[in-house]
Amino acid sequence: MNSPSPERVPVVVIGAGPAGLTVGTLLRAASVDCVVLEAESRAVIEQRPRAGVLEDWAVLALDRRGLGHQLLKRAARHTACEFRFGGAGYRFPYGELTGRHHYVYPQQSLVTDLVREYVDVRAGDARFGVRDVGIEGLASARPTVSYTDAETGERRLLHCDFVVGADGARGVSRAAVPEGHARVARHDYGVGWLALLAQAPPSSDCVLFGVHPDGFAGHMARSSEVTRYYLQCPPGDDPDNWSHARVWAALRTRLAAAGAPSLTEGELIEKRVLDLHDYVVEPMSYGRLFLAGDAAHLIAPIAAKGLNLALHDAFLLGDALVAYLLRGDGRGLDDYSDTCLRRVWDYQEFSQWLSELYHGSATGDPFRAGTSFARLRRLFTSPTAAAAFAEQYLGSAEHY
Ligand code: RFL
Repeated sequence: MNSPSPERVPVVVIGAGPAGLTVGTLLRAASVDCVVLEAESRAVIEQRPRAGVLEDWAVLALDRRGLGHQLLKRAARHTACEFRFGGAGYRFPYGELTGRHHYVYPQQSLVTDLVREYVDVRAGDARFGVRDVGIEGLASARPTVSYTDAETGERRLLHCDFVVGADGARGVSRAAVPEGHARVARHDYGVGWLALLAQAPPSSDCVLFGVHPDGFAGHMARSSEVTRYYLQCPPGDDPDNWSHARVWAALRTRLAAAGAPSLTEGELIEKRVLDLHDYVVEPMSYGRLFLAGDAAHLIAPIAAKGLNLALHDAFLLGDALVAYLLRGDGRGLDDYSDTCLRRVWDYQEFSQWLSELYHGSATGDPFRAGTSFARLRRLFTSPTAAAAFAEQYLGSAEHY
């Protein structure tokens, strides 16, 4: 192995997901240099399907920073969702209640837009396919990040002022925080979801949540040709247990509603089991390392919040780094973790609340079934409960 050839850059960002790319783009927009290190190739991250539901505060914030142009042109706007239970559909018009809406835009399209902006428009330095990223000296004012270059196999060394750990749930940056300097709070739902992508147009103009004694089912448009479906299953279940026929039969049963058009079937192009769990790292920083997005907090896809939280962190962190590096103003960095965590915990609580509504009736426990249906009915009988739900679903509270 060759010896490291050191370089110097103010900020190293680990991970080119929505969080890392947004931070990188905000830095470049302020003419702050940074290097983004990504384990995968550009082609892989631009095609990796994941989330697709964006809250409108996040889209407005992207747009204010010049990052929302394509999204605003191409994303569908959703103003309602529908709960299906007891063989009937109940539409919940959250747009009418709040004046806000969701944008549906596949995460890979957002990542494609952000990479283009960072690399092609703002000439940002992104290094793809890196291996064995190592982080040292975080407690000093001059940390280093090392990695193996994809093409040459050479070990490279970057000296920097700050490290942004935006390498998702399975990255290395969270583990760089020494024992005793952060608390990791975890929650396991004890529930699995079979996450499916169907090569099929959406079967409704809105998100559908099926609450059924057999288990939860979800329908979420991704584009005019692709739809995401979820089916509750035992945690650790094998996706091979779910044949095409079994998947579509379960979806038809759990999403049944009198008078609703039948589901449009299509080839299942993704099929994997998620064991629903959450974690939160507190604080989200250590020395010169700042964690952002899934590296700092994982939230099960129950309430479609993960991508939104990743963007929230990235806006705050990008702005805070610029303020410090250009003006010596450290207030944003000092407040970063506390400010992010207020929204993170609020969304985690909503996710837990919604989980009981989705899954309670399938536990076999008549008491939990009774209370979860009461929770569901309340959304349609109490305007106060409906308004509170709409605000949480859209992440539109004025303060967190
Ligand atoms: P990402 O997107 O995981 O990006 C991290 C990047 O870091 C790279 N990486 C490394 N790079 C260098 N060195 C290493 N050692 C590295 N290790 C990893 C990875 O290759 C990757 O490119 O994290 P980020 O930026 O924090 O963004 C978070 C979101 O991706 C995530 O919260 C959402 O996708 C979660 N999520 C959803 N969120 C929503 O808001 N709405 C949804 O509808 C929604 N649906 C979902 C989801 C996540 C899913 N998966 C992944 C379980 C549906 C699914 C199936």
